Amino acid sequence: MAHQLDAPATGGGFTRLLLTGAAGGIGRAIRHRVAEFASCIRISDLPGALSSDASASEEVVPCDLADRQAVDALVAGCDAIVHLGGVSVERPFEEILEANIKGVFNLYEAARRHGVKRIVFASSNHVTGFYRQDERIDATARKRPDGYYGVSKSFGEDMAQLYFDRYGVETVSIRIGSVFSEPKDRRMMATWMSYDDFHKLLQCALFTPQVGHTIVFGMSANAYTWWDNREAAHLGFEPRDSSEQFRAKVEATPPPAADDPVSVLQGGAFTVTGPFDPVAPV
Ligand code: NAI
Ligand code: 15L
Repeated sequence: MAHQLDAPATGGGFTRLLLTGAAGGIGRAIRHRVAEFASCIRISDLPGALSSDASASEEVVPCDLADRQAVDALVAGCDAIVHLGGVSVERPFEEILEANIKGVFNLYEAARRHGVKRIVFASSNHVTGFYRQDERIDATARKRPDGYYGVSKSFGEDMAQLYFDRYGVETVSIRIGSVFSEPKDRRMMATWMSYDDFHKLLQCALFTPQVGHTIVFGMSANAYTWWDNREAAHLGFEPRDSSEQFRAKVEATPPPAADDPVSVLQGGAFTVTGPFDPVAPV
């Protein structure tokens, strides 16, 4: 596939880009940076989660992703979507079902109906969380989700593939490692991604022609990694930051036991979160 990234000038690119999950951690960090990707940014999150103050190029449209009609109206008029919205940690299945399973179905159906050209889906490293930290995988590796959350992200990737193969809606699924201001522990020394690198990857994901459905691991240029992005080379993404700048601070905290899942498995603590309370007998 040809690599040709058009760096958009301010207000360039798409006509109207939808940003879901805009009130979340990543959403708040990138909200104002995505303005350069489209003439208008439609900002969305759960009702009550967003303040109503919007810049001249923003529209604020609250929406519960589990509400099919509301999502259809949310997507109408948009030609690209950055989909960050949803439950972002391991939770009981019923919560994951609403936001992440029904929510992704609603989003892709609306995208098909309204002719959306490109979606960037915030997938997660927890799609492959049961690989060991001494294994190196690429996007062709068999999925090994580490919980209901990981399963929901795997479902989202499958919806992306289906909607490309059947309807031509293109998606870049970013299997995000850990996008925070800094790595919080030793595991994140391998998984960390800076907001700046995430923003650059978004640009590649939105503007590289002919991505079909591409899966890319979202990580900075860390000294040590478990993931190989050769399958996404056509995106031309070159991270610039590294977790090394935080090593002394991270290693000043007591290390976990060598056999603790956070030391052994790529998904870390997610691999042992749950089971949740069983349904009470009737
Ligand atoms: P976050 O939890 O801070 O933000 C998610 C947002 O989605 C929240 O503002 C929440 O209100 C919204 N949301 C939840 N349920 C919703 C629903 N039913 N309808 C509409 N909105 C709903 O998560 P964060 O860290 O900003 O992550 C953004 C996305 O990236 C998430 O999809 C997460 O799964 C994914 N991701 C994030 C990683 C990270 O390191 N921050 C790592 C891997 C994936
Ligand atoms: C995720 O998928 C979560 O959304 C985020 O909160 C982090 O825990 C991240 O993975 C991680 O694996 O560090």
